[in-house]
Amino acid sequence: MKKKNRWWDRSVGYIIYPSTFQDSNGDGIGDLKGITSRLDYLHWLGVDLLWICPIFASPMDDNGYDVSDYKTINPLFGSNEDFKTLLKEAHARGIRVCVDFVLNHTSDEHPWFQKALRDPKSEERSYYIFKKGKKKDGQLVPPNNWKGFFNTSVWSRVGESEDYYLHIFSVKMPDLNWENPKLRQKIYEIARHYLDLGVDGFRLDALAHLAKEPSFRDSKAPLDENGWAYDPSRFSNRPRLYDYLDEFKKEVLSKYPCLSVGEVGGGISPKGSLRFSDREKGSIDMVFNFDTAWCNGAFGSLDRDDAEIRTDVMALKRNFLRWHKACAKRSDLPFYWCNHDHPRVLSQYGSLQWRKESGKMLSMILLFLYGTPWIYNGDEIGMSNVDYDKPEDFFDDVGNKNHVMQLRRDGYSEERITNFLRRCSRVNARTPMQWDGTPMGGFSDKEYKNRMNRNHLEGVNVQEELKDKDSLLWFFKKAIALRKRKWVNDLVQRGGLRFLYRKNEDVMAFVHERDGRKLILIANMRDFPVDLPSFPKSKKVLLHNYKGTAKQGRKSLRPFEAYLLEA
Ligand code: TEU
Ligand code: CA
Repeated sequence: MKKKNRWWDRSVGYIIYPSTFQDSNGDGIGDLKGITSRLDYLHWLGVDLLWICPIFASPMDDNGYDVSDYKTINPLFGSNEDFKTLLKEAHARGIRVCVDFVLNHTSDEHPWFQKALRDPKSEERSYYIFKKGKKKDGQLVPPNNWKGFFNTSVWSRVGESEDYYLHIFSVKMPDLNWENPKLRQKIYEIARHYLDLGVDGFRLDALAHLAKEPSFRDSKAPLDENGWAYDPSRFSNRPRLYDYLDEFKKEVLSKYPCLSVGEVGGGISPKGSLRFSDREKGSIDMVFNFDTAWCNGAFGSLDRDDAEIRTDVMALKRNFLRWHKACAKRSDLPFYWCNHDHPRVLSQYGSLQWRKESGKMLSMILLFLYGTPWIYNGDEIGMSNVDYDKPEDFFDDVGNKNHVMQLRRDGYSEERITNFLRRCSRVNARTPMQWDGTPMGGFSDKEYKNRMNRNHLEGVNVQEELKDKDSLLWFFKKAIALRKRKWVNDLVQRGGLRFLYRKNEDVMAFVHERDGRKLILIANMRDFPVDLPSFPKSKKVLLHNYKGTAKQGRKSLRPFEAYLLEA
């Protein structure tokens, strides 16, 4: 097979959450025309690769990850014509576009599933996973004890019948039966449709879960009070998955110059990821892992107080290193701090008090580590977590909603639940993009269904930051331009990775070295000053997030102070 032209080697990616990016028609919902109207901004910023979260017809039970028609743009977001225009305009600016392809499940309102329900003998029935319930003490119970990602059994009963269908996410998202070759062909056909339309690639949603443990026997994992076992190993990264993907590559992906980025989630090891994305043997180009997104103890931190949440710099170093070690020579690797499933990175690893400094420091790590950087919309202006005051404010996410119901049953106080959501909910990343300081932040003329983050009134918005050359936004632009320079990119992508001050628990520092040239990054990840024993010699300071140096010299790093050096 022809060697792939890895055109994304020097790309800087940008993730767009369409419903809250830009509304163009005043209905309070972001849309495709809105995105198109902001392409000049993205071009100015310097990003050249988009991943747009799902934009296809959907009842929006999981905000578009429940697709009811793959070939029609969600009318909330516009029309198929609008999508063609978006593609054309993006390409005209040298920006490539990946769509979010949800192939593990559909919406229960998809015609396939509707037909499957209506007619148990239909071909469509075999596109999904239906099983007979079990009889227990004279009662019908689900086929097994598996629990899904959204806090329910993975099984829902079909009406009054004895049949259940499987869904590892919400009840409105039945899983597709990838074991069925006919179903696989249907999926390939959709993929071809978009590639023929000119789409540059896919972010492949929930890819880890396509194959299920074939016996569907009970899991032996501990049971919750409903008798359900949370055991993602039953439906994550199972051997059969790789066969499906090899076929997908053979029939579709290898025939187009496209980028495929899989989301393979929690639990994948760096070595395991090569089974997906090894340049020679893998079936897709890169896979997202979650290992660098939660290195502060916030994940599942319901019983922890705010004071216990602290960036674990050592864990970050370990994770960067092990992923680099496994992938550097063999696989491309995407790197992100935040996406629509995580709280804001500024709230995770940065600081609201040091918004500008910490935001700049985080941008430097993101842009100068091995891999393809993906910036989540709003991070370039320092957007942070919401300050909503009750659990209901987070119910826009069906996963959160189910979780809160459970926590209330478990007796958690409203205050603790709210605090937990403010720290961890993915709703934090889904508030409207802050374009200016008007009441709706320039996102829309109409009120958004949830309150915007009010800090858009205090200068955290694109318009204000554009006026200030020292802003986070201008810094991002400068850093992106630097990363895209050939010699810098060569060092980052092919220059190895060596950590400095390895045992230092506060400072992230690394070197890329190649042909006698070095790129050195030194970053204090704390909100207090940290002294280093020494400071590396360099030819030039390429980026620095403070003016001048500390009185005591460069060795004394101020809160979140960071340097990018050429040596
Ligand atoms: O997320 C999927 C996801 O997070 C799991 O696949 C993950 O592997 C698991 O939680 C184990 O850590 C994607 C989307 O990004 C998300 O927004 C959707 O809700 C979800 O798929 C369902 O489509
Ligand atoms: Ca709209």
